[in-house]
Amino acid sequence: SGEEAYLSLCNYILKNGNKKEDRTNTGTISVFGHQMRFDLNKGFPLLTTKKVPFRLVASELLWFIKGDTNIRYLLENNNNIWNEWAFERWVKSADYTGPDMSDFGNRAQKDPAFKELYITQMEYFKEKILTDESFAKLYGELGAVYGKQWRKWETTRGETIDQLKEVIASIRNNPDSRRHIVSAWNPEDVPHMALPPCHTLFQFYIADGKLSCQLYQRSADVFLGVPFNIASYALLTHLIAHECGLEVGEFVHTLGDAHIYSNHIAQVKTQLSREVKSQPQLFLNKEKKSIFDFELEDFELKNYNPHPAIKAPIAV
Ligand code: DHF
Ligand code: TMP
Repeated sequence: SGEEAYLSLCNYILKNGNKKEDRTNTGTISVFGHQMRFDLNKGFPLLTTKKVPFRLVASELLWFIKGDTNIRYLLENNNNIWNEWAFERWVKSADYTGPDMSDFGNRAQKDPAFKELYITQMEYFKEKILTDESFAKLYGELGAVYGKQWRKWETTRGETIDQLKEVIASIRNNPDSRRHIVSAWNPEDVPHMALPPCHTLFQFYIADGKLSCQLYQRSADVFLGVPFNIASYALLTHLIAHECGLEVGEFVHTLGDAHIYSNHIAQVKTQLSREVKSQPQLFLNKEKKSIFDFELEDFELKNYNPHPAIKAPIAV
């Protein structure tokens, strides 16, 4: 299965990775340029050597598809994966009057007293996003991230481009085209994003009635981010194939800087010691035709019996 490709990337980085410093001051070992392939007909590529929360992957993808860039929707769906990047903007703003939260990611890992203070501030922040609409508008916003670029890319002519709708139309109308591309990398907007897009650009390909997708990911947190990214693009491929009346083909995952953070190495070794289990299967609600109508309840994952989750701190 494709999971072996993932595990062999982990092994390869542990053996051959270059030690490098990084933006977050965590430290990584990394390689540059790597490709994995997942045959979507063999099952749904949600890793089994640790539990990956499919509900969070799916609600994040629906958030992108809606064109939403505000974490309020994620919080309403009990999804906390983007909190730190919105929180960071708030505590750096002039409106913030609470205790000093500079470098909160690293300090929360080293200083238990600070960690408690941070948790209190984060709880307050989440509550305020959920209950105060004008606060949410200001500080729930991550900027011109994925949802914006996929659905409302702004042109210099003052128009907007719905890349997702256009790529679905081009898959339907001109399947042999070599231009089925969606780019989240908008150089003009990059300075205005909480985090410049990691999954940068994707392309579709149709052969024998099957839809394949390749993603170029410029930066890959192999332990925490990549398992989500694989599942997310596999799900997107299923959704678009469903809407276009195609079967699914392969998901091809191409990585730029593929890194393991220094504080994930023990977790990766635990994961590598586990045996791969059989892959789950994905079922979509057949009543829904357009990917823009799908909701969380329209996805069903069967036979997912993974090894337990493995906790790791995220680098902010
Ligand atoms: N920053 C970094 N350093 N790595 C990332 O992977 C990353 N991903 C982002 C935003 N910034 C990032 C968005 N995606 C988790 C997974 C994906 C993700 C953000 C966070 C994560 O923490 N996963 C945990 C479970 C989290 C939970 O249950 O709430 C995991 O163990 O998979
Ligand atoms: P960077 O902007 O300095 O590259 O940091 C981004 C970090 O987030 C990096 O570790 C890669 C990771 N990441 C993923 O692996 N997948 C994702 O989907 C996202 C949003 C981030």
